Amino acid sequence: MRSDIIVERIETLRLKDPKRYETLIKEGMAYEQGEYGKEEKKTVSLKALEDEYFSKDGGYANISKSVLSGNRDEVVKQTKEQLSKGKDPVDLVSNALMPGIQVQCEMYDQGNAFVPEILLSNDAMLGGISLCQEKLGNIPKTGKVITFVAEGDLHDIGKNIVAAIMRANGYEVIDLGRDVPASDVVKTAKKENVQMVCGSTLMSATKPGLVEAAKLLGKETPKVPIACGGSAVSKQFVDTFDNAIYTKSPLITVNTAKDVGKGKGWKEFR
Ligand code: B12
Repeated sequence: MRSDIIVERIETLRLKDPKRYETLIKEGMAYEQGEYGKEEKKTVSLKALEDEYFSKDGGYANISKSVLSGNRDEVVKQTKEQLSKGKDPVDLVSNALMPGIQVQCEMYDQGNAFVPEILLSNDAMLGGISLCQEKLGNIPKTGKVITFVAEGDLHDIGKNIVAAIMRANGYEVIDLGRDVPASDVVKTAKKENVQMVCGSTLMSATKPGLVEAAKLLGKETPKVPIACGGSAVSKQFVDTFDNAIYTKSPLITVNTAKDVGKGKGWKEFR
């Protein structure tokens, strides 16, 4: 998002809602200073990362390695092999496909991998995910949710994993993609009669997009909360605004959607 738009939004917030402005600034400053859930990043070797993230199962680890090397054809071939052996597609997403991109992202973060490598690994992972989704077929639908990445943010790898895991658990997912204005989210929520919205952001500057979506949803569709995740989001941040629930991982999001489907409101998660 352009910095002049950010400045304008912050100024509007300060004038219209000084209390929320104050809370967000305080929380934001604390987050940046590392008070909330930020760990010191240290350089870790590729071998150590593979040991940490990859499965002990050789077939699974080979898929993770192929994701890491961005080899989509190999990922597709190996995922097909595992599925034909009867492996659980949801388990394959979480423990074979996802670890590959996680290691690539850690390498990038340390300056040991570059943008094209991330994009190739993402593409390779998505090749495997679509096979797992095909395998699951038309399972009975447990509910309908929206997934999106906040306006200005293009980081969609984690959101795609969340969407895949929600689908694998029987949810119909309307994926609005990345860089999505809050008004589009609300329009779709109203039209599609969804039970929950899942929003994410990985950048500090785009966190207000989640606040805005929560606020608009609260006004237009009060029974539809927003589950917020992604690495720039913390419970401390989400607790500063209404109609939102902090969900750290894809599986927690699934369980949260189940509870919301049973009538649990956002306040009960605080
Ligand atoms: C990959 C990546 C990119 C890729 C994105 C490709 C894509 N299609 O997504 C590219 C190279 C394009 C990119 C660009 C930029 N990036 Co970048 N990027 C990353 C990186 C290395 C990994 C993110 C990732 O995908 N991780 C893997 C996934 C699986 O993890 P995840 O997203 O955290 O998701 C998990 C959970 O968070 C959760 N989750 C995720 N989404 C959701 C959603 C819901 C609803 C729920 C419940 C849970 C959930 O579940 C997931 C699975 O466990 C991070 C650093 C890092 N190590 O995190 C920086 C990082 C996010 N990027 C950053 C920045 C600054 C940028 C750029 C501005 C860089 C630049 N100067 O150009 C641009 C921004 C472009 C834009 N407008 O968005 C910063 C953000 C800092 C901040 N706090 O503001 C980071 C943290 C790097 C850093 N250390 O500074 N980036």
